Order: sequence, then C-alpha cells, then structure tokens
Amino acid sequence: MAAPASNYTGAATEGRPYSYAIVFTRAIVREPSASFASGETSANLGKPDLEVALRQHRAYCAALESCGLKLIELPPDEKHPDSTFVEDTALLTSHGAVLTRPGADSRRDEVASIAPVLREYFRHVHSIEAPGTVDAGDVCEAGEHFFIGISRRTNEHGAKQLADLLGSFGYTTSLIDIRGLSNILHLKSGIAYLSDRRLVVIEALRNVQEFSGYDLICLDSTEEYAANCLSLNGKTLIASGFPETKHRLELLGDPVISLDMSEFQKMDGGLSCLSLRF
Ligand code: CIR
Repeated sequence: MAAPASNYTGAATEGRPYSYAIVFTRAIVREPSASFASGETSANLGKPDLEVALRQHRAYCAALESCGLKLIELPPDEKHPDSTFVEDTALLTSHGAVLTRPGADSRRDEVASIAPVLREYFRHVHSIEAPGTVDAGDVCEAGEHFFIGISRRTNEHGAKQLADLLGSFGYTTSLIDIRGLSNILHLKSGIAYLSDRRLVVIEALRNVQEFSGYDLICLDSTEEYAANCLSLNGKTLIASGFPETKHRLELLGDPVISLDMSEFQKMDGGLSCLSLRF
C-alpha cells in the first residue's frame, strides 16, 4: 500500500491517555462564494452580507494560522452555496478519513471536490453510502471516543455506518438523538470537546446520559451559539459577543481567540464548520 502523500502528523494516538490532545497541522478551508446567501438556513437573522462574510472568513483563516495550522485553501464554489461549511463533508481522524453523505440534497455533491484533497493526505478514505446520510457537524471527537448525533441531517443508517467505521479504526462511539431539539441543527451546534474530558454543552444537552463521565461547562441560555467553539493546539476559538462563556473558557488557562461569526450564524453555521482540521 502506498505511503500517505504527506506527513500526517496527527497520527498515532493509540495507547495515549485521555488527556492527550491531537496536534493539528493543517486545515482545509473554502471561502464563501457569490451564492453564499442562497444556502440552507432556518435562522431568522436576515440575509448575510458577502463582503462581511469574506472579511470574517479571512480573520478565521488567520486565527487557524496563529494556532500553527497550514491552510489548504479550496476555490469558492458558486454551484454549492453552503460549500464554505467544509466540516460537514468529511470526518478526519488520526486513523483514517470518512467522506460523508450530507443530509441536505443541495449539499450532497459538495463531497466530490473534497475527496481528491483527502486522498492526497490520507491513506484510508472511506465513504458513507446510501441510504445513510451524515453531516460531520453531527460528529464530536472526544479523544478516543466519538459522539455521533442523529439529527435532521444525519440519519440512523448513516450514524451506524459511521460508528462501524470508527469502531474499525479502534475508536468507541455513542449515538445521541437530537431530533427532538429544534434549536440546534447539528450535535456540534450544542457541544464542543475541549480535551481533558471537558465538554462545553447547551442546557438542553446537559443531562444526556452519555456525557455523564465528563466535566460539563453548561452555557447560559443567552450564549448558546458559543457552544460551537474549537480547541486547537492549546488555544480556544470562540464566536465573539459571548462574554460570560469567553471568561469561563479563559479561566481554564488556554488563550481564547474571539471571532465575529455573524454572517455565518445567519446561515446556521457555527465556528467549527468553516474548516476541516487534521
Ligand atoms: C446548512 O444548513 O447545511 C448550512 N447552511 C450550515 C451548515 C453548518 N454546519 C455546521 O455547523 N457544521
């Protein structure tokens, strides 16, 4: 079998203690295209301004670089208005990559242009097959364990296929049904893993039995959008405008970088969904 085409240094986590955090070296990003405002959304926050979104995207990319990540920048894709939300198209792990099959018809073909990029960097690239659907925004990595949300986008078929694949990589998984929650699109709209068995959660997910062995940072109901934060190489990225959450995360010790996400929030997008990190 051919060696990976590049140095994928996020590998070899087997046998590490749970406090081990992956060192990320790269991120795939795609700037929003001219059709950005025609994407899927259920938010009633108005139409996004493309110029502002592009500015916010540039600041986001600079923040990833400040965490030590090299960017793989894909060209804007006008045919797919939601294609800036690259996170939904694949799950990248230290033991292999999985191309998803997004739950929204309008997003299904986004995967085709991600596949060749992943094949350059990952030796094993698997796929979710019909009738399964998975948006990787529903998948939360927590060390050697993955929480997989069953949602309006990720169906039971897809979640089980993904759980089987992750099991074959050596990970454990649990499925979390969020179909009863109308205020979040994806599981990761409501939780984030911060390393050291710490989870940021929204109130509606606080009592999920599968989270009981974790230290939970439960957010105030006025700051729930901030739940989708990102712990990257010793820094935490968070949406700006949520002072209490920012303060609580700062108390944990890692520097916190605030990013204005207003235009992406209008399209139901969280902070993590703008990149695929590995
Ligand atoms: C969608 O509805 O699919 C996009 N407008 C937003 C996707 C956001 N993805 C994410 O939070 N993982």
